[in-house]
Amino acid sequence: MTEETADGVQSQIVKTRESNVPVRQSAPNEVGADVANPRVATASANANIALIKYWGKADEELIIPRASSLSLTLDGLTSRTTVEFFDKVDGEEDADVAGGSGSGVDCRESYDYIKSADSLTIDDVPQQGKALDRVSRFLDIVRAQSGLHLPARVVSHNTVPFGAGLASSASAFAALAAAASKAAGMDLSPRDLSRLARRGSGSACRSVFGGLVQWHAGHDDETSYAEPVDMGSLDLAVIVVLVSSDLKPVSSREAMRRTVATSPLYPAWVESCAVDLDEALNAIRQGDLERLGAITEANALGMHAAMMASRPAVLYWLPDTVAVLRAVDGIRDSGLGAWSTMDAGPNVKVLADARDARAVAAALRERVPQCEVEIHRPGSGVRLH
Ligand code: 2P0
Repeated sequence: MTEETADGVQSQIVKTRESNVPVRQSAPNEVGADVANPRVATASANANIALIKYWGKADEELIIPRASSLSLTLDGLTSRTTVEFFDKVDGEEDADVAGGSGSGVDCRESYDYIKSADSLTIDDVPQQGKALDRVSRFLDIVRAQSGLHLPARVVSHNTVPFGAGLASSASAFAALAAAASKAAGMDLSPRDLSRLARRGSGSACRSVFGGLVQWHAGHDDETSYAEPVDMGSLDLAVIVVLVSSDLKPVSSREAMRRTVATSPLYPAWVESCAVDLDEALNAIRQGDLERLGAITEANALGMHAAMMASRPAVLYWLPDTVAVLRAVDGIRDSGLGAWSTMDAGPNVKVLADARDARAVAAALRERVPQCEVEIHRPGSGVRLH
């Protein structure tokens, strides 16, 4: 895996600065906002893997989950995102369409203008349609909270080990929330940043923090947030086993809705999550990886059982998914600690002690040679550049 460089991002910032935004000289800034232009900021965030899963919303608009969840932020699966709010677009008059900053303009046309001027580039590819729309709606939340009613350019670069198969909205929206809020002049606490990231994608609230993280389900915007959990003596690794990088047949958002609405197993799974979370937190406190691994595996299988019982069924598994699950069983029987978990897709992630990670990866390569295998260690939380 190659570590991302900032070159593409930086060159775009310079270009947009030159064309649109007056450059102001000021003292070096240590907190991440662009020195010359306070409406630009860049942030990075890592993906996370849930040990106790988030699956199902109590509030679709605010993204309040039905149950609390627990995750491990991973290194090497990173989104690095630059957000620049700008005053005008090429060929336009000064875009004092703000409405929120005393211009007095607060009409539909203004908001349409702002939204239509938003742009999004992911890995050097300009985005339109659903992807841009989702980011634009997220930026609306930042605009509303900050009072900065300006359009934004968003440029994101992502490092993923195997093409598209593990792309995650968690790192994307955590980085976007940090960069956009900073660029808009907000100075959010980590907890409030996690609440904001949650509005983009639920799992993103957990990527605000490094290591083990708990997302408290809460019951409203204020009470639904993530916070770090002390790793204690645990030294963890996650081995990602790529079964397929094809686009999933049903989006996780739609699959969640369907499971909540139609699966007779869903209420039982939600109930089990509270018990699993308590036990997982106890296991972490006691440094008991075997216990944590067993709960992790059971919780993921319960989530998939609830999905499969949806009508129509949500079945992400492929034949190789089962082959990997069996391989992990076999590795455990051979005396190495290894426990499976899966998300909304066919790929399997294997929890292990960091000291066993190479041996587990080697055993997986031997038992399922058709699948790519990569070791990840705990990663850091969101950071501004
Ligand atoms: C998780 N997943 O806890 C669970 C387990 C997938 C399976 O969070 O609708 O992309 O944007 O809030 O965060 C995937 O869901 O969903 C997810 P939205 P998100 O990691």
